[in-house]
Amino acid sequence: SVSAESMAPTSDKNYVKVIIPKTQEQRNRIQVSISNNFLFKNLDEEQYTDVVNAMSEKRAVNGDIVIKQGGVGDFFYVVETGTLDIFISKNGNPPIKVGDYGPGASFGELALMYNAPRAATIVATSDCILWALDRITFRKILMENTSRKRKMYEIFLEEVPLLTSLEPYERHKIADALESVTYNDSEVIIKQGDVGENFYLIESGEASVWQEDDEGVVREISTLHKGEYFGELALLTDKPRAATIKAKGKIKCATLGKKAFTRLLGPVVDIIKRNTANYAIISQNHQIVF
Ligand code: 1OR
Ligand code: 1OR
Repeated sequence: SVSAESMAPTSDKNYVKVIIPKTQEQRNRIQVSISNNFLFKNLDEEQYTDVVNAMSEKRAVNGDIVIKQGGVGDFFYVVETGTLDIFISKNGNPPIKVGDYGPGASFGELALMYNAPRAATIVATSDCILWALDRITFRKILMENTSRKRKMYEIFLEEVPLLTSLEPYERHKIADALESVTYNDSEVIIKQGDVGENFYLIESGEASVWQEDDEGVVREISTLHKGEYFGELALLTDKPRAATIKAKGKIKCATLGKKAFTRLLGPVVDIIKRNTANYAIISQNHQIVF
């Protein structure tokens, strides 16, 4: 609770560390709750400790409004257990459900980042345990990383054809989860037959697609360019990688892990599946040609 809060000064004049006493058991639960959350990646030890110290445990029951659209931003939330719905009302129209959250999700960053009114209403749909981080600690420790990444990928993601149907906010969530990787000429990015772990968007450069047929003959079958993607098939089908992908010159890719791919690209999964039909058509032509 707020009354249990104690403040300790730091060297930074504008920022006093918030320390809300908690048990080791609570600390462990926080660790599990944030372990897969991209906003908490790349924190050094001190930042991590400061965040955990500042968090307060909040409980909500089915029907509780945790955030009200239009309200003032006070806390950022991480879900430990339970489920919540997201509602948005536009131009005074009745609120429409636009999504939901489960364990590991986080929300409430926008109002804190931009000093804006709450952009959505968040309602508990079951008993929830939430970890709340105050505005000042959020801004001090988590904001810079988050806004840097969103800015860094904003223009690129706007230009990826696959993602044009998404809301800007949905692309921001993808940006939170992306990690860039570079490869030198001829380096193997994906090996045919391997287990699939990541999805790739080409940020710059080109990649070649190679396939080994049943006779063991390896052929280069196509080239992929900036804004195109690969590595989706194995993630969708749980089958081995269907082709080998190699760097054609220096290439930079933005990658998503399997979990993030499933969660964040859900709205475009039908487009992705439709696009994979092209592989079948081309492979049919292949058989006719060869
Ligand atoms: P907040 O501080 O504004 C409400 O408080 C939170 O709802 C917000 O931060 C986000 O963390 C979360 N647009 C804006 N905010 C959203 C959205 C959203 N979804 C969740 N939040 N959209 C829905 C995208 C599926 C865009 C709709 C146009
Ligand atoms: P993946 O996860 O199977 C290899 O890993 C990736 O190569 C695959 O996802 C696709 O993203 C990409 N057939 C199968 N996979 C292809 C193909 C392809 N092209 C790119 N990939 N064909 C070529 C179509 C031009 C059909 C070949 C017969």
